[in-house]
Amino acid sequence: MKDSTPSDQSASAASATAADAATRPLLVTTDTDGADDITYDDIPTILGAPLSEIQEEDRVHALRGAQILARCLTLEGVDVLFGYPGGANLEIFDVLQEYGIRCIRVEHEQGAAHAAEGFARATGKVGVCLATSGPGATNLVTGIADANSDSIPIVAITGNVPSHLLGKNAFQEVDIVAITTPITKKSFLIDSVANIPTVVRQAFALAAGNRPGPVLIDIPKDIQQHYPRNPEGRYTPPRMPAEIAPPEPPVGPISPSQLEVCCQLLRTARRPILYVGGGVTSSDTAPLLVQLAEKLGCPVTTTIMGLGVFPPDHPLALHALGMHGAKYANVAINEADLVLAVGVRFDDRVTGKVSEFIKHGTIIHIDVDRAELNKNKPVTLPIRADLRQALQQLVEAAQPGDYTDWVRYVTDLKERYPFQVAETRELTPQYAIALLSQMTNGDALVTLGVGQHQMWAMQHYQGRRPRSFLSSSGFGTMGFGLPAAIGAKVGCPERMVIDIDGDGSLNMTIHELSTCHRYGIGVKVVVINNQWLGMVRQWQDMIYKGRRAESSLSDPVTAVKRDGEADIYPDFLTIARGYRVTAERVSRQEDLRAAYERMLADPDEPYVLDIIVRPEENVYPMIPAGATYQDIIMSDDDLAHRTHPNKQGSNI
Ligand SMILES: Cc1ncc(C[n+]2csc(CCOP(=O)(O)OP(=O)(O)O)c2C)c(N)n1
Ligand SMILES: [Mg+2]
Repeated sequence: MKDSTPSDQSASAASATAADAATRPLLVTTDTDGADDITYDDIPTILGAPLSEIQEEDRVHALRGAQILARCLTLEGVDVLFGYPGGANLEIFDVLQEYGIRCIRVEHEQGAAHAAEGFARATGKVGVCLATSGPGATNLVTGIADANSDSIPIVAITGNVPSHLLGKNAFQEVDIVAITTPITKKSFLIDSVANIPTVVRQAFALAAGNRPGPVLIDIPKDIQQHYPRNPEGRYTPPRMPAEIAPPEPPVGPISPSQLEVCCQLLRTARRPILYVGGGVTSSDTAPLLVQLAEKLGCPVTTTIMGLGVFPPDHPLALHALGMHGAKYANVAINEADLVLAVGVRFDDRVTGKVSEFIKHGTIIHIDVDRAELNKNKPVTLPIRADLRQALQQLVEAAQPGDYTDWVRYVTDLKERYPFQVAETRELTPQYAIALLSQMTNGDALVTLGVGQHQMWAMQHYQGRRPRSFLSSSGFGTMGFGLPAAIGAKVGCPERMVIDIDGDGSLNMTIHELSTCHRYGIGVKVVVINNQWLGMVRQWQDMIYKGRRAESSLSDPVTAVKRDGEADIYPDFLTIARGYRVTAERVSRQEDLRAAYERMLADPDEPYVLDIIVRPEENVYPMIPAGATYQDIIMSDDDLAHRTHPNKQGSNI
């Protein structure tokens, strides 16, 4: 097995096989009744050989690499994966059914990676995707990077060209290990059939361990085809599952001395706040968090990755903070005298200008990953700990101080600055999402595209369950919503799964409607259709004096006419019909409730509801990139009184 030393691995693999080939005697293969399908001039190694090189009496029960891989996957509990076939992974596709592994064949490998993420985000299990070499492998890259940004456990499996062609610019060859090394916890190239079980065990342990994340396994085709054997030609199966040393040392509880300081800070604080994120989601510790908040009587704000871990209607809930978060959350965290940050990473979308963020408060930061501590924001008390143990310790040991005035103050802020839904008879995006939230009782499993609709959903969908607001948060990947919803529905078939998408975002992966139809995956796609790359249009209006370069999605020939449905572009109804998915369009507020009822009637029917919303709505509140909570903009009127909110800009 080789791991991800980026620069030289395929080259060294290639030169090793070339050298082996030169010194090895030519093998005369025997007829094996067609059981041996190897079609190229293969070079057997001592640890892997074609069936013809295995002693005859062993052939009946011998397993080849692809079968060993499939068996190892089942031993990891994998019974479904998301994939797309091609020359370099056909061996694997060929055996999946034999091992009881269901493959959901998507329409583009990016969809396979996002579906694996959706599955993992929704269930907490490791999601698996499978692609062929070259373009198949590179099509996974966006999804792998997305999983890396949000610490999502997936294992991406790629086939590659036969070992002896590695590094030779062979057809559909790419060094996917080198490409993905910076965006995975680890990328493995398997260089021997005997190593498959060890690599698979390590990959799954790493993906799910401590701070979760993506892992890639690249398997050359000959290794999928070969049978492990000893020098005498006897079939020698590797031990399955492999026994491995834990790839990462487990992280323990808070040390007694740090716990003591922590408790003292909480006891003496007057204005504390809990700032919690994806770490609480991925460690499945929401109940402990609620217990801690209630024991202390301490308000809680979450990141987008943390949505759902604290009930939105709880008196201590301050909802989400950050660029488009609640004003009360942003004010509260900046006016707090003690911030207990748990499983968060002080992302720039949360902090704004980081030197001004929590300028006066003391910060305790608890995270499983040491690399996060003091990374973006220097803190008073950095604690590396396993969150389950840490929260348990705090629930037992922490005692509140006197927070009465503070809780009264933030409750008042909450009442004064709620998220706004305009009172109008027009169909606004905020209204559409708030109504969906109400009609599903905040109980749906929601996935998102990226843009304004994502932020409105964050504000107005009152989700009350963890692992139920699946957002490409760190990477901001348009096109995430539909394939992630597919993965989530496969993982949680009993849930109502709704992709709240943008018209631009949906365009990027709409072909996955075919996957919904083909496998009967009942996801609902709610398109918040504003005919714009809305978030881009908003930034252009704010920062580029309204020069809306290339952000319109409407038909350039007919242009948007607000009243004429015929001018909506593209026609998602026709596209959905092409994929044989039921679709409906609604453009009047008074028709929306009944349309939702029809959509929600059968939780297992794939459905597209195209909602034509007021097109030029802006997302507020907004703290411009690199600004502080004091620069928060609450409305268009508010904006009109500013000079330039942000000259620098940053990514959207
Ligand atoms: C793959 C990708 N390309 C570009 C962007 C930059 N971007 C962020 S939001 C956005 C507009 C999204 O439009 P739409 O999906 O219609 O959502 P809306 O903002 O209109 O709700 C763009 C282009 C991105 N986040 N991801
Ligand atoms: Mg849009």
